[in-house]
Amino acid sequence: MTQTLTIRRPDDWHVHLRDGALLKGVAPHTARQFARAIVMPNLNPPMTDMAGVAAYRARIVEAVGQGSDFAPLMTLYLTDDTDPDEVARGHAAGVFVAAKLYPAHATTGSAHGVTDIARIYPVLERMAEIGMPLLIHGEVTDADVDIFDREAVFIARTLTRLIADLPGLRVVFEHITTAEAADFVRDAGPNVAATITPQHLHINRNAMLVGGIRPHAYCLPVAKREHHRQALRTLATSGFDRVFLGTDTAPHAQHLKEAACGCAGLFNAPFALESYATVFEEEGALDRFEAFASRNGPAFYRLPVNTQTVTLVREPVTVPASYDCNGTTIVPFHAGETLNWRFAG
Ligand code: OTD
Ligand code: ZN
Ligand code: ZN
Repeated sequence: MTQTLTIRRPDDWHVHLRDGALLKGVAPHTARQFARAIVMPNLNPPMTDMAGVAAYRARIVEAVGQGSDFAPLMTLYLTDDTDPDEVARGHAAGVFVAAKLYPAHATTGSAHGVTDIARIYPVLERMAEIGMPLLIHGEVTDADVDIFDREAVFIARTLTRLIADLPGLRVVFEHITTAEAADFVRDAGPNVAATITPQHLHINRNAMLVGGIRPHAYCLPVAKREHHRQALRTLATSGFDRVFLGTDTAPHAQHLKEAACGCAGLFNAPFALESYATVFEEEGALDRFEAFASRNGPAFYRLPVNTQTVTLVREPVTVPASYDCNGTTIVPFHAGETLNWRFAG
């Protein structure tokens, strides 16, 4: 049996690094494992212009420290009022790698998101022209749609139409959680890709609801039934080239999750590669791990593959019960569990 796994250094195509003291506490965990990461713009207030995004990027570089060559890849938060010229200018200047579409009120920090996708067609048309990727949180927000159905309904009502209207737009369907999404991406053309988180490969909704309500398994989109998890594992480990690693690490203080109205989001950055590698091993697909973690993402984003490598060793590691992230206590994904792989750097 394989005892070590050396792959090109991976990138994380979906992270929430927060800001201020918490940024300093969490960003080094991502920078330790990944060369680059797509940084989500859902701060408060959201990152809606070039100056704000450039300043945030500088704070991230400072937070990871001088010893690190970690490169944050920044995103613009789309609103109903986003100016197509600002998007194109920021992309040309290298400030925004991509833009993020949050349907208004779909998840944490999405209150300023887009209320109707038709309103931003001029922006999306410009993005299609310049080849700038659109990153989508793919859930409808209608009160009458069950939370477990919101991704599938988004595909039927919004995404199918968007892609038919703008076939030249390059789209990443973020953190997919359903068999419907896996099928959609597999059947879509070369301009559509997806990210998958470690939690949606490891847990189904029972993890959140059986034996008591477990806030540390709660994120958005919420984990679904087992057959959806199986479909995601099949897609991720199949060798399909338009699916790649995106942890959606989304740290919240322990007391804000263990509350009557607990925040959505899992902190999975400290053991991200160990978590994914465990899945690939269970699926007998370790030979496909490098494509998912290190090659498919750069190919879609039209960036070079990283030149360095990282090594994972097949040894049990126990995930700590919590982390002190620069003064904030955070419970990580897999807290107290043992994973099969150790990140050796
Ligand atoms: N939490 N999901 C997402 C963001 C956060 O805390 C967050 O920022 C998302 O969908 O991007 C989530 O559970
Ligand atoms: Zn999202
Ligand atoms: Zn996210």
